[in-house]
Amino acid sequence: HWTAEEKQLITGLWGKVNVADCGAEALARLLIVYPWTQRFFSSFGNLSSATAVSGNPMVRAHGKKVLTSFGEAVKNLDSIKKSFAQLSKLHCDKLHVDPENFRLLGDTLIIVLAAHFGKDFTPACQAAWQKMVRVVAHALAHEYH
Ligand code: ZNH
Repeated sequence: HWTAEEKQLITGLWGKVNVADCGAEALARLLIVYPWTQRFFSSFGNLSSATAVSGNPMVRAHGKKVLTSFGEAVKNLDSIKKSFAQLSKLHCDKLHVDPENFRLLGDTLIIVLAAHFGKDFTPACQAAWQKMVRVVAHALAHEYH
């Protein structure tokens, strides 16, 4: 369900993404802008202010882990549901993460990409990425019951 142009826009931008930095920043923004999402990360230590969240090494490490995992979807655009089936079960059964949070993280990731790439994040590129984060959120919610 991807056009050749969409695939190009997604993989082309991904090749330039700094996964550690953007992952850390996207997760930090999630925790700052939607503070109720902090409840999943009570073991991560100090999240008491935007500065604390942004400088928290556990937030950084987990943001990198999440965006690295997101990269698996970029590499498998035609089988995202399948490659995220296990991860979806984990988030449902063990982590109890409400799928709405996947959508929120998708939104903060778009903002981070826009901030990093400026003019190169064209409207066409944004549209393709908007679809990408929606498909990923959908795949991660797919095994919920
Ligand atoms: Zn998640 C974990 C991915 C989103 C929460 N995650 C995780 C991991 C991974 C992921 C890979 C690891 C696993 C293992 O270890 O096995 N995520 C992911 C992705 C996404 C996500 C791809 C999208 C895109 N998550 C999310 C959200 C949230 C979460 C939104 C909330 C808010 N996760 C989580 C948690 C965990 C995880 C809590 C666990 C952590 C620890 O370390 O403990």
